[in-house]
Amino acid sequence: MGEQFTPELKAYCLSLGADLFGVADLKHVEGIPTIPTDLLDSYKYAVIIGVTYSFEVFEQIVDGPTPLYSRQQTAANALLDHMSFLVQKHISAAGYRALAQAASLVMDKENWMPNVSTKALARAAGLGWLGKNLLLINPQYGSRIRIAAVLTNAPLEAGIPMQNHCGECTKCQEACPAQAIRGAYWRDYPASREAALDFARCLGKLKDEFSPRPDIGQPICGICIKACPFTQPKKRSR
Ligand code: B12
Ligand code: SF4
Ligand code: SF4
Repeated sequence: MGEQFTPELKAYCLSLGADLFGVADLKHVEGIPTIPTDLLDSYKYAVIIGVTYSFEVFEQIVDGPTPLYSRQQTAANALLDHMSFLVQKHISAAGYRALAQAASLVMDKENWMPNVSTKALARAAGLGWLGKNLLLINPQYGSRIRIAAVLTNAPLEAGIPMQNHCGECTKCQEACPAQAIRGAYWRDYPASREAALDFARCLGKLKDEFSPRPDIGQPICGICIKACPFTQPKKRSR
């Protein structure tokens, strides 16, 4: 059954505008913190959809986010929320449970925790690894992607989780304006957020310095995305 539904669902997601599609078996994220704590209990898989930014958006980022990047992040979030809502409807119409996860929703405002980390789900789906900057690094697009997820119990074929390919690279660590990236290595995922990042430094930069700037209005940055060699365009046709 999964052999039929997975390609059909993938074709549907791509037709909606997704650039990336993957399926995570939730057994690979057993024990991950969620809000509410039993969020994943009625589901077996997460369908991951991703949209890419063009590298040009990051060419303009030098020492902080641009108003254009902020606009495009808002557009990408709206697109992902729209698509994941339609995917939820599509799976429900086929008779299965489905629950879309928002592109950017902070549930615990003190600890900056979401319902579930979609990066962790996307890694489990095989769409990339968690890099030293704690972002999902896709082999083709680096981290110039945004992602959303739909939890489901539909019969699907899951991908294979990806391991870290950062190697000796430290480009994101060198570029970070807050000196927040510790440069630690892990094979699957770090033991904690703090093991990867000096979280207070990153958050302080984004929330207190970048967000109040004119036409930014949200805690964004883009510097550790741009610095990653995998984010660079692979080829230019013109
Ligand atoms: C809250 C939040 C923030 C907060 C906190 C960031 C953080 N790292 O926690 C702030 C405002 C600081 C922030 C900043 C940024 N964010 Co933000 N953010 C989120 C949000 C809503 C939740 C992130 C989260 O889960 N944090 C909790 C920590 C603990 O989880 P984590 O970072 O994934 O790391 C842990 C897990 O992955 C875990 N893990 C992984 N696998 C497994 C498996 C098991 C079994 C277990 C137990 C654990 C585990 O290991 C890690 C350490 O514990 C997500 C969207 C979402 N719903 O996921 C977007 C998201 C992560 N943000 C995103 C981006 C792009 C950014 C910024 C670059 C800003 C910008 N837009 O320019 C920076 C990068 C900062 C950084 N280096 O991490 C993108 C990342 C896309 C990508 N390619 O990875 C996301 C996914 C939004 C999206 N829709 O695409 N963000
Ligand atoms: S988002 Fe900015 S401040 Fe935070 S780790 Fe990346 S480069 Fe550093
Ligand atoms: S810049 Fe280098 S170290 Fe950082 S995430 Fe990319 S590959 Fe990994």
